[in-house]
Amino acid sequence: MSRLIVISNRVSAPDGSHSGAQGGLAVALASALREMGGIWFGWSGEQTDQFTGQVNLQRGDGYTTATVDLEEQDVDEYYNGYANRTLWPLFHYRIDLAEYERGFAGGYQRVNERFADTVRPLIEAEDSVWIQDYHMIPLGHELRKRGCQNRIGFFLHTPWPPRRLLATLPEARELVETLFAYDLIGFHTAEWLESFCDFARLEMGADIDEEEGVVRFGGRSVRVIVCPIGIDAAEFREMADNDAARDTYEQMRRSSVGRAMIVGVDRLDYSKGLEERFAGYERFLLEHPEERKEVFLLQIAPPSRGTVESYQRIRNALEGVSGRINGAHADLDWVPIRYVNQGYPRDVLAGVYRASRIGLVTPLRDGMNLVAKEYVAAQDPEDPGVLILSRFAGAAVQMESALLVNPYSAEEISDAILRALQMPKAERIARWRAMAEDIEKHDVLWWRARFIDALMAAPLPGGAAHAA
Ligand code: GDG
Repeated sequence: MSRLIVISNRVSAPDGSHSGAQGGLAVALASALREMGGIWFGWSGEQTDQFTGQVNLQRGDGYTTATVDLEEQDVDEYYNGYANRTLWPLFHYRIDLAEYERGFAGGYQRVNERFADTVRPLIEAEDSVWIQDYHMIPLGHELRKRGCQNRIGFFLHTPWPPRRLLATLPEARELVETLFAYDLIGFHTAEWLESFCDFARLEMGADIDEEEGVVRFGGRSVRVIVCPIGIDAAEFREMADNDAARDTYEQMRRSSVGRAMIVGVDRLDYSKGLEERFAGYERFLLEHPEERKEVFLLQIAPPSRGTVESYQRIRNALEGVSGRINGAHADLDWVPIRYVNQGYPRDVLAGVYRASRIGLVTPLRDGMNLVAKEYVAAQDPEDPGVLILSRFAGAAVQMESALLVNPYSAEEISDAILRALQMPKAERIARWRAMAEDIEKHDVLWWRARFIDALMAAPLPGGAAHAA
């Protein structure tokens, strides 16, 4: 029986003591690990003077976590550098923010080698390995160099950028070549998968077998699949009904004093389109003065990656814009934007979603976007709110019954807010049902089963027989 080795930048321990990976993703990976048995490996989040490769093993409920500390230079170059200042902006189409530094690329490579050295002895012959996200693209290749012949899959949680954008990355080709060490690569949407295939074909001369979903290059072939992540719908529905959620719901209803609440919940990240969202909301206030005091926007935006300058800039910019909008439009008894820079427990968020007439989810680019799905899952089926969703979120493919908008267009955001406020209940219910059904069906357990089934079906590297 094959064990599972999950590898991601941060790890979620069975007892919850590592807070790095949270929410639905952690739940899905943890449940896969419990079923199959295995190890979850990643960075501890801690810094050490000198890298030793010493692994901190913690055995818990059904699986083991293995974490390793990194040096300060590793954290600067690999995590704050290449992951968050190079790949994240580039993969979100923001080459204006992407920083191309050889030091970052070198640090990224070094840390991936260090991860490979550290995790390799933990992998047994029959194990299957599942690597998560853009922090660890070359890790599969590094494991192969260290003799690992196991099945290795990779899942990308972000978009894959169009090939012309990716071509601006100095080491793009080398990086993409390392992906051919995997047996399976998963993307959230067909668009991201096609962009990957475009790069492989047009920039590298790879051969694409569309029927089989296989990309061949340099004597290796890798299967590519579309595998959209979902939420733990059952857990979220239950949570939306627990005491904390109900208390929050009541509190929000009281503090709304009959006004319709519009809610946004996002990590404070430039990819989430918050400035553009505020501009769209202000446009609505200006175009519809009669509706103005009937609504307010609650934007919850817990800060993230605060040591990176572009994140400090977006934080300052948003403080400026929200302050300006409130200054220009607020009245004695009404403030148009409640802008909150802290995180809340998930059940509190569920109560907030449920109390909101509109969920405003307008990323400029997003691999998937789980907030859109959580908003829908938390609604009252008898009287659901309306989701306004960016066309450029991966989630838009599955959520066509949302009001889809171009997040760069203040006019479209403004029009959608008006339409949502005026939407008859029957239409709200019909739209909500279509989305809720899909969220139930394609939940996070479906996601991980789809990926793991495809990984198990992949021929073993070197052509050996299927041994799952
Ligand atoms: C990446 C991709 C893809 C937010 N505020 C609080 C809080 N959250 C939770 C949300 C949601 C999660 O964080 C955010 O997930 P998203 O999917 O919206 O966005 P990213 O963090 O950018 O995630 C994304 C995802 O990976 C999975 O593949 O969908 O495209 O960028 O669950 O609820 N949670 C708590 N307090 C908060 O204040 N507890």
